[in-house]
Amino acid sequence: MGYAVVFRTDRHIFAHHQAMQRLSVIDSHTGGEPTRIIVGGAPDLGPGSPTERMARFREQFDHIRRSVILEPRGSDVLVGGLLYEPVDASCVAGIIFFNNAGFLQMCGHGTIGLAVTLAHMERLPVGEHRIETPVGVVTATLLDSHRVAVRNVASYRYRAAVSVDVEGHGPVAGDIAWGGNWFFLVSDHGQSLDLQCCDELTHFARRIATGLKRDGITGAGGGVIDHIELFGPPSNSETADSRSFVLCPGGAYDRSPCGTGTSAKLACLAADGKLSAGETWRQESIVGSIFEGSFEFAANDDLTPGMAGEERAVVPSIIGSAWVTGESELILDDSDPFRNGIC
Ligand code: PYC
Repeated sequence: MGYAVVFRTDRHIFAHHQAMQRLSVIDSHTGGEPTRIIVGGAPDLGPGSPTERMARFREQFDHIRRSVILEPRGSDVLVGGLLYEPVDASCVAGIIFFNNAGFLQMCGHGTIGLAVTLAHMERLPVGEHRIETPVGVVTATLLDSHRVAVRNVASYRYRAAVSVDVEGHGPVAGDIAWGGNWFFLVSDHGQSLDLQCCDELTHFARRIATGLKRDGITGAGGGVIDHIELFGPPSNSETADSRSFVLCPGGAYDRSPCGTGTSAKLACLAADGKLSAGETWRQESIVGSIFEGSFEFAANDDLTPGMAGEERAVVPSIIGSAWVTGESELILDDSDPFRNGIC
């Protein structure tokens, strides 16, 4: 009798294990903003360009994105990254970033987190490395085990001083700029950029996003503006030039100064003649972390097809630091009602 119970239990455990998928992940944070890189057990996205692979990820493996990023394994704040064998042989890795709302075209804090993660795994030496993303190749220079300089894709201001009516507030003017994602950058907003005010800031920035959508205001080619940036004075003008609050597409705010957002800011500063090529801009986040940014004017080779003829495009470089916070194995059990996250 006792034997039978043990036998049945063992069989049950065995059958149970058959229905489990395991994903190895390494977590890090860049200026407070978390990144989770899948380093083992990820699906093979198959052949094709980085954009085709991202489309395949979205169409066939979205459950993996949801399992990794959504509760109960993840959170709205987390950005995930799936590594793939790069198409461009000059690159050390291909990466597709994703979050609670879907996919990010590029992610600056995530690229810094990726470089530090690969260094932690002893797969990336100090020095310059090319990394493939769906919007182009970026360069990550590992300066030491925590500090990374990212040379981003070409960035530019698409439209200046665009007015949008914000419910309960009135008109707000902002610039639309590309920094690897589409941003709406607002300096005159009347909000206090204080960490204690994050709920109000989130609510305000969401209403800007709603207004943009309602009025059909987009980036070039109808690109959805899914990041909102509010700028204000730094907490200490000795250590930073500006402080920002960045609302991400899934409704969470970026704890870091946002790499693609800082790139968009650099493009606007360049367009306004407020920053010269090679000059440093220190962007402080709402939690007080800092990215150092600078730009060079883009050469024709740096421009992607949608940017042809864009004379004021810049190539931004962002320096930031990341720390590995954990190594773990996620278990996706078929019998778990929340195997694919709480949607
Ligand atoms: O650092 O580029 C960035 C980023 C985008 C969304 C969250 N962080």
